[in-house]
Amino acid sequence: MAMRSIALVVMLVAACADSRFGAYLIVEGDDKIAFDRLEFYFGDYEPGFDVPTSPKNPTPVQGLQFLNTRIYDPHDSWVSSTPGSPQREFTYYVPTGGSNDQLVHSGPSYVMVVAYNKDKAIGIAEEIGFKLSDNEVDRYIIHLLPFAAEEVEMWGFGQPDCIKWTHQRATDPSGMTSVVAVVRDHDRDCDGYSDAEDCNRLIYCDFGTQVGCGGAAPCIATTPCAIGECAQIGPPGSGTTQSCSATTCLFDGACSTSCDPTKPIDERLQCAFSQVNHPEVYIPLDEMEQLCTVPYSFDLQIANALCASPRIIYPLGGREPDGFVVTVAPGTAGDSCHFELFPPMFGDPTFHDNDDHVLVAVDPSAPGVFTRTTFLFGIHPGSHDPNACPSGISIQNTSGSSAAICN
Ligand SMILES: [Ca+2]
Ligand SMILES: [Ca+2]
Repeated sequence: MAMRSIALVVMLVAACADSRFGAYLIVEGDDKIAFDRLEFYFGDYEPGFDVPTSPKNPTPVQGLQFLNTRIYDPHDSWVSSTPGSPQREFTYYVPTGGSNDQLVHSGPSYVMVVAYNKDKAIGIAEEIGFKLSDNEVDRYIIHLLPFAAEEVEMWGFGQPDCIKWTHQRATDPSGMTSVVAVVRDHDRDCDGYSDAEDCNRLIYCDFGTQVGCGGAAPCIATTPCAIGECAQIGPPGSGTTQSCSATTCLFDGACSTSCDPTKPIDERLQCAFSQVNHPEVYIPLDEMEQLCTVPYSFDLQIANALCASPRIIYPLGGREPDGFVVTVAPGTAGDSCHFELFPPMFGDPTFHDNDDHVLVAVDPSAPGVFTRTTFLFGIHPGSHDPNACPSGISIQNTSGSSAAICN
């Protein structure tokens, strides 16, 4: 409602537009594209590594990507009052205050626009980093590109209100594309399962085919405390539930009431890590505070178990919140695992102390109720002594009782 009324206001005050502060988004079809409808996808523009999968792109997105939360209004589409006469220009006025509170107060800095003619998508464009100032009039001319030539997907359970666009942007390295997605606030992969009830918040679940519906992200089962495999029970909508089948032992702290069980699993595990005594690994750095080698690798002894079929449980997907990626493989000694640490950017492997943790699961040394055992350690920046690089790794609190063994 709010956004449509704003579009009307623009036309009424066009003659005195300079007196109204805010952003004017001027969508141009130039001589190629005439449209009778526009859909605006406003968002916040932040780099991210978590553009979700979607029905036509079911594998995780690689490379440079940006995930926007759509600042959504059910009426944020503009429809021509004269559809028989499609037009080549439209000005969308975004004020800095007034009736459109939700959009304005969310501080949009990004918008993607899709142009239609007779319900066929014919153009797409975006404006990155536009400004919303209460003492300036800022105009942005947004040139539409032919839709058919672009790699775009619009999807969403119930209604296709999410969009991703793979495109070579001016800010991308030469010859490379990036992916920008604008998605729902509490349903990041737009599959109809809200984040709180979604086994994989960034993997689109098609309940009909069961593609993307289970197993990729772990869950926490509480009796006994264990990591498990999640499954969606029932189609999206009211009454949908999840199941969690325990597969891997977990230390009890992860299931204590002091770690909010309603939070996402990554937050629950982070809370649990602070409650359990575990080894701390200090990674040596060079004078630039960067990893001595890329990747940086080290072996670590696993308490009370062999490093058989190791698997990273946390960080989820192997990527720490700060972007560093951890991989694991069996070490040279049977009771040690081999870890490799990859920076988010190879050109800048600066390693900050972000309280990173690694939770590894290995096969147990003796058969138990569950098939896996876990081992936890922290990783931190260590010595800056150039002579210590790259071999000067140090491990403290090796006696930390972090290994969880199911009884
Ligand atoms: Ca979802
Ligand atoms: Ca999902």
